[in-house]
Amino acid sequence: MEFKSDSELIELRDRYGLSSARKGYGEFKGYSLPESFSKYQKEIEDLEVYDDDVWVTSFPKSGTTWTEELVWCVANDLDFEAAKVDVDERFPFVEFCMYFGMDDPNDAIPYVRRSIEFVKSRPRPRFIKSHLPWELMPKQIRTFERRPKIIHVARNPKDVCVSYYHHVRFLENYSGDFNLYVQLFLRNKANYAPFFNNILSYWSRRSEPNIIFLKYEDMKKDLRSILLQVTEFLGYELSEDQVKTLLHHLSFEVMKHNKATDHSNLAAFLKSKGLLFNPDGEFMRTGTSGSFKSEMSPAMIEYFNRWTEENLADTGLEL
Ligand code: PPS
Repeated sequence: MEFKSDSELIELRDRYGLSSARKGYGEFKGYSLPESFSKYQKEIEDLEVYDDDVWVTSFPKSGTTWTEELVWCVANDLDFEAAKVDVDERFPFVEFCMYFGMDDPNDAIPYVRRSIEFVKSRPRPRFIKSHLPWELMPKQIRTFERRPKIIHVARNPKDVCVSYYHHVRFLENYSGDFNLYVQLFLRNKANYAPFFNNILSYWSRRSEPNIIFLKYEDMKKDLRSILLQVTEFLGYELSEDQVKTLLHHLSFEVMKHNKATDHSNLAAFLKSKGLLFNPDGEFMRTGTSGSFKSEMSPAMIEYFNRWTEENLADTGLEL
């Protein structure tokens, strides 16, 4: 693969990836994020955390929504009536405000525009989503002063990159091509990159009793086992009937047509603000492992494989 220089990549990212809601990018403790994160970094750092909080963390597009739905249903006695509330409201995304800004006077969806306040206002136990790496998580978590349950989910970087490309075209005004996006991803110019630093920041802490590390591919292969593992981790028990009902609820086909998990409320909100950039896009896309094969060239695949091998050498993690 041939790469453009870093300065060229930054210039192209700005040319093809900014919008009225995304004025620029910044670097925070070595991670690429919208520059607006600077307005919220301290508030997240100082967030009051409780031991009974439940966090789902991940690099974007790694199966976050799937894991959130699993966790929320287990922890709420499979209350499917209450689960009709949008997952973004039941399981708020703490740094959501950095995407769609506090500057907009229309406070249409509080869990988007005022996500940190929204998290603070939730009844306990709170359920919180974040893509932030360990280094940018609240201080009380990093110092282990508080030990909320943290469920981290990771996915192989080739599928993440493809899924992220479709995501940024859909929701983040990216108008460059796939080849450029792959370069941005590999050269740490995508949001939340560097990819491996982000997930290894959790992997290296996986033996802490309040942290569990899952893989999307394992969920695809054997969701039942992962469900039982997470249920035990959270301190619950499920009957066989509940397991069956929940496995059905968590299947791709069901979640794809579930208005509370397909992020259609978010898409409708963004559309109303003129911030939905690809009307044909959808959040629940393929829900498979290995879809990169139909989108990546052999050279890209080879590059990703080598890059993965180098970054995971001696870590014990396989993706
Ligand atoms: S986000 O925006 O970062 O929160 O996205 P995230 O939820 O992490 O990832 C979205 C991808 O997860 C797939 N998905 C599922 N796969 C299998 N089964 C179920 N139930 C499921 N729910 C969501 C979703 O389709 C996205 O992957 P791609 O490859 O784009 O289809």
